[in-house]
Amino acid sequence: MNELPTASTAATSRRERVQVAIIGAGPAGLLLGALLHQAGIEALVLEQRSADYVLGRIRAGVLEQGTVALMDRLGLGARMHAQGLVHGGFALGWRNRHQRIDLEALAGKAVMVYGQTEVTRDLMDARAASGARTVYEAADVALHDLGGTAPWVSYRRDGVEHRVDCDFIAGCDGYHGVSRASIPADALRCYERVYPFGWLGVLCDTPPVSHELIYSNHARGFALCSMRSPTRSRYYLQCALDDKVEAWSDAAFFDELRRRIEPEAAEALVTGPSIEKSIAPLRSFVAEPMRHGRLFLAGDAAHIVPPTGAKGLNLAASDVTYLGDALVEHYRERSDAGLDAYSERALKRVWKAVRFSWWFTSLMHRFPDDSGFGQKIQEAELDYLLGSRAASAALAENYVGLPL
Ligand code: RFL
Ligand code: PHB
Repeated sequence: MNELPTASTAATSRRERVQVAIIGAGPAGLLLGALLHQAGIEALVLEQRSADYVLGRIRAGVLEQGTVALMDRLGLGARMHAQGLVHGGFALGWRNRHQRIDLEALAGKAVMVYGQTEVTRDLMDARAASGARTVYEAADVALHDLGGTAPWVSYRRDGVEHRVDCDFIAGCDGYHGVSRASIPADALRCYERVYPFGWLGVLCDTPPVSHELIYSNHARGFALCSMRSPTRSRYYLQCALDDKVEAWSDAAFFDELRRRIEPEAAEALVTGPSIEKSIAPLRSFVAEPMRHGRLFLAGDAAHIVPPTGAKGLNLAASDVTYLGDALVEHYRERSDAGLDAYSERALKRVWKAVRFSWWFTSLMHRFPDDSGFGQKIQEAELDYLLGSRAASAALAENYVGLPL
């Protein structure tokens, strides 16, 4: 535990030292924590929210094989393999017809449908069982002396001020976190695209409309039929940015979903009361470099992709694989080659996923300000994609995940 109360202020301030301070207990922070723990490197995870809040966020649903392999490497794959659903393809809907993209035939790989909530739960449980520490509800987390050799982190909990001295800080605190914001503006270059629509998502305890995912391009807007299990469905509709969740009753949501998928699927759709309903804006964002001195950014803290390509969680997993391996190399081999190469290596993979997610988003949504040209290009592209094995293979190869 290493908590060292200072003599004069024992009741209100505490100081400790760890090798790596990890900010954020989302998938990036917890996966990195698990990798470091496995290598015997002491890390402390600081999370501003409660564990229940983190587990209550409904987000990603599709894992690439690299992410599955990372869970296996950590010895945490048992529940995922028992309960996750292996999908060898998905349906692409256009002009009221669904055409299957056969991932296994086109790219030689499948994906795993296993919710981010479940990945997070497995990581949290393993962390608690191993005795590795996570501080939930850490308030006012602040990063200090990033440019020197002795960075430190401060936070407050239950009225006590804490100081954590460390060798490195991993900024895994998502898009709105403190880590990226702690880097001077002139040391970062940010690239961004904001899309003129959002996704309205509904979770409900009904059997999924189809045994595979359906991505549907429709004149009324994009729709996605996904799932969490054989009895829990996740559906999304493209919506306007100023739409309000309260304005969408469950009945209105499902009526609209039925309109945007092929008639046979619409007929088969089983509806039920929503257990979660939310609107997410869509953006592409990359901050470069992913390192500032002793601070390393990973996951959504450094980049955001629109969810169309199902890449966000998978990028968090590939970032921390690179970062975890680099930190292990630092401590075991006294080499900083991996740390020095981290940003460039991670960004190479990030930009390919940013490109794919942008492309798939552009292909599948209605753009409100389009003069007609964009629509024609979209139709030509869909026609080409669905008729060409080479084009379908490029989609499949990116969807299952490019190699690390
Ligand atoms: P997270 O999950 O946002 O975790 C960051 C954590 O940091 C905490 N935090 C702080 N802690 C301490 N101090 C501070 N100052 C802090 N500020 C923030 C937060 O509370 C949080 O716990 O980032 P991470 O770990 O990088 O993980 C990224 C993924 O969560 C994200 O990319 C995916 O959810 C994106 N995503 C999808 N990704 C996929 O790979 N496949 C999918 O199918 C998929 N579907 C989705 C998605 C995201 C969606 N939304 C809601 C944006 C579907 C949707 C609708
Ligand atoms: C989901 O199930 O939440 C999901 C699946 C695929 C996506 C995005 C979200 O592309």
